[in-house]
Amino acid sequence: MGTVKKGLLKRILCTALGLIMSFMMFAGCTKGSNQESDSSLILGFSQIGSESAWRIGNTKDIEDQAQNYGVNLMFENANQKQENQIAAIRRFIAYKVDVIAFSPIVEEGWDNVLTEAKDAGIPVILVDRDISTQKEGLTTCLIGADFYNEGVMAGEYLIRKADSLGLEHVNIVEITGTENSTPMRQRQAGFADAIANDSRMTVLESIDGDFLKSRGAECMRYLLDTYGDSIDVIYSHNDEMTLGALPEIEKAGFAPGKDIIIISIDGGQEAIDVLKEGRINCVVECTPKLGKEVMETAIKLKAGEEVNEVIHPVEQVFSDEQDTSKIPDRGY
Ligand code: GZL
Repeated sequence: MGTVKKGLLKRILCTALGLIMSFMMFAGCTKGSNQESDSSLILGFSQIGSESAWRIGNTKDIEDQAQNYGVNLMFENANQKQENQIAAIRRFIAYKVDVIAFSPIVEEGWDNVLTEAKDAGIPVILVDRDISTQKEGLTTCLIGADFYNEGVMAGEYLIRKADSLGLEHVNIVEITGTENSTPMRQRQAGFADAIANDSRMTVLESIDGDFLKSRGAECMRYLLDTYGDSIDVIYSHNDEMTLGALPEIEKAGFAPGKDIIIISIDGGQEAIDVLKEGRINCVVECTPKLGKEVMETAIKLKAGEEVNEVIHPVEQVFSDEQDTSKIPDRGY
């Protein structure tokens, strides 16, 4: 068989496989008991990737709640690439889904594809993260954490900790999440504002860890090489990067949680277990369990009902100020 024919056959087979997989994925979420169900609703969901325990927990909750509400879920994982999210949203538009939901990896660059969704009459729900746009009416609702408040809670904890230890100078290094993402921008702003009036506090450097464990380790190695034992506090925008940083701190001869105060965000089981060991001092909760609100909002949008513009889950702080042994299993 000629190369051309072989290539054509391969493309036909790949397309067929893709359609079968989409159907299986799509069909997989139409069974199961559900409340307020709408088994005719087709929801296209573009997920950022699988970069952290938080993200994996968020994906599982979206899938579980789609089944629970009888929503037909077309789920696509973008593997950390904005272009993959844009392509997925275009596929949802072509498929004429009822509602599109997505967690934008960064805030900019969505105007064109969301204008296409608007022109197609498909409402869009922002899940977890926000977008930055000058255009009106591209999205209907943001369901996700108040990241600014998470940063404030982290800063307020540090002030209390510095008071309890009688610290006169506090040198902080910050390992941030994905640059230009909503959680990175707002966690940084909330923390900075919370400590702004405390003259003891100095941020030596902020460095982008991209919410990844491997980058958290790399950042920590650089910060230790650069600042050594002048570091009093590490403020890390997610548990994944924190868990990557801890072994580097210990390799350098420091005891995390004792020689260096460790503040993290997300609240996944692995970080809470390390908090209980005393190697992390504070974990600000950021719940990944947004699926219930996503499904209820999608069902309302399809029915033409009004929806809240912003839905923030209630979140708490876990820290060495409390009896951490009583923190229940986190489920992600
Ligand atoms: C927060 C979410 C962040 C988590 C990280 O809602 O966007 O992305 O904090 C995840 O763990 O990568």
